[in-house]
Amino acid sequence: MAPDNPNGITAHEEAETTYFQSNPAPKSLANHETLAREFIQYHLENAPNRRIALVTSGGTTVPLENQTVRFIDNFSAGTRGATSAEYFLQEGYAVIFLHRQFSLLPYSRHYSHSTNCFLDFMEESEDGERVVVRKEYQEKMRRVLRQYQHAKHSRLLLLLPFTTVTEYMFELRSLAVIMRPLGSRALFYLAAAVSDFFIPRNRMEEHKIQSREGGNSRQLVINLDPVPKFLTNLVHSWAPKGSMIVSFKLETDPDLLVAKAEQALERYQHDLVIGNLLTTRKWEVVFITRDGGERWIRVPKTRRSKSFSGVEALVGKAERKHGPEPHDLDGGTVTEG
Ligand code: 9Z3
Repeated sequence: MAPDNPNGITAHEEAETTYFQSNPAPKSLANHETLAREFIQYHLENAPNRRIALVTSGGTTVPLENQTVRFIDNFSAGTRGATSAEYFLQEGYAVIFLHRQFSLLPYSRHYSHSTNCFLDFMEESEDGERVVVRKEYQEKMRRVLRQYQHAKHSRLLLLLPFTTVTEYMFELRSLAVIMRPLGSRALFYLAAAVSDFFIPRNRMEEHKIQSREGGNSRQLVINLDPVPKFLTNLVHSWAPKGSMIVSFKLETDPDLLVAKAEQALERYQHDLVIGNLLTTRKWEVVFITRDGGERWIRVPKTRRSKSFSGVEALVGKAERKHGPEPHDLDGGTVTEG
């Protein structure tokens, strides 16, 4: 990017320096960096042609206090990210899954969460000696278990948790830089719901904010700063050259979605923005591409109980960018148009 101040530093670089110097790095960053380096090294040595996707998933928090009792959260259960990670793995990718702690995870997502309590899938055997999976769930659970074990034993999935928006930013920057040796075999799939606002460390209360002042209850007025738009830094500086970068755009107003997604692509100059609306995100997404394309992908009404990731259509796109590799797309899952 062209420098836009006399010191030769772009505004984005300046914002990056300020942000990362004035907010604390997460305690687990060094450990996560080591794990990611080992993961990438392992795949570079053992499967030099393998692609690695960094999938981000879940919502970031914005703590109101340093010793955090209260925080603002971003909506996301982690369904999109966890489901998409499974599809990437199925297509032969290794996956670094940067996720909100305790949000849904690939494979276990089928049996967690309040609507899918794992205990409902089990029963006692007739002789009362064992706990077994109920007959009607055996087939699906065997399939999921095999996929999970394959991913685990082949070291294809690395799980790295974050909680706050600042942790997310530190992790994203480090991982992108660590992924540089992968060049065009790196893919970024940014499904995490990232807060646009935060409280900088120097303005954050240390202790729990008190609800009373001088014996009276008080109002709490929160003053948030914008989080710098680091997608620019990711695209132009952190990520390996030639990697594919996909971001998501979440809106609630249908009249805004396409324009906002197009704006994001224009602004950050990456490969693809996948737009979705809060209320319909499970059934339809729109792909906005650099060639001016707007392509809607929808799950047919009859199949709407199945989780939908959008990766089915994306993998084809990544392969057109990176060169072909044999794969077996489940084309029956989505319709386009
Ligand atoms: C998304 O739009 C995801 O698809 C969802 C998935 C968060 C809606 P769930 O986890 O939901 O399946 O429950 N993610 C991106 C949201 C986001 O923060 N995008 C930023 C924006 O819209 C751009 S990076 O400005």
